[in-house]
Amino acid sequence: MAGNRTFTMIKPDAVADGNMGAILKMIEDAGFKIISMKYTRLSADLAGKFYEVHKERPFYGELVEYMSSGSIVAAILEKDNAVADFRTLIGATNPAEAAEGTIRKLYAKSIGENAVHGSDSDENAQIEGNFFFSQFERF
Ligand code: RTP
Ligand code: MG
Repeated sequence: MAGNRTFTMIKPDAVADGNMGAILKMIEDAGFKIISMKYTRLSADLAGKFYEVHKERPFYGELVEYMSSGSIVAAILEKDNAVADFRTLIGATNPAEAAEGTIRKLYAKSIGENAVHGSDSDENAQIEGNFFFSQFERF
């Protein structure tokens, strides 16, 4: 149902640091149900496509390189008010500005290597979920 799902990635820095389990635990403890999940790695081409909206931004090249640098976890999550509640749980893009107790406050290294992704709208949550999961994986 619209409004009840969001899409997340646990980014390469957090997976490489061994924080995948702790982050998934925080996500579940906050009341999100995992609908679909995969452990995978993005090629530079796919990372570039996923973040195409940022193509003109100065950090785009760095972002694509980082997002294709190691394994990630991609997941579709379900909860009432999923998009907004998940962005509250992860905290501000820059960990220096992220609220206490948020995933980025606890696990992000910098504004670039910031541990997790969260969709910014219901529309993008659907587009991003469809990017990673076929209709048979999104029951
Ligand atoms: P995300 O899409 O990954 O959930 O992050 P966000 O909405 O909080 O931030 P957004 O503006 O969409 O930026 C996407 C990702 O690009 C990297 N970034 N680097 N070096 C920089 O100034 C900079 N700014 C953004 C981060 O990895 C950010 O999450
Ligand atoms: Mg974003």
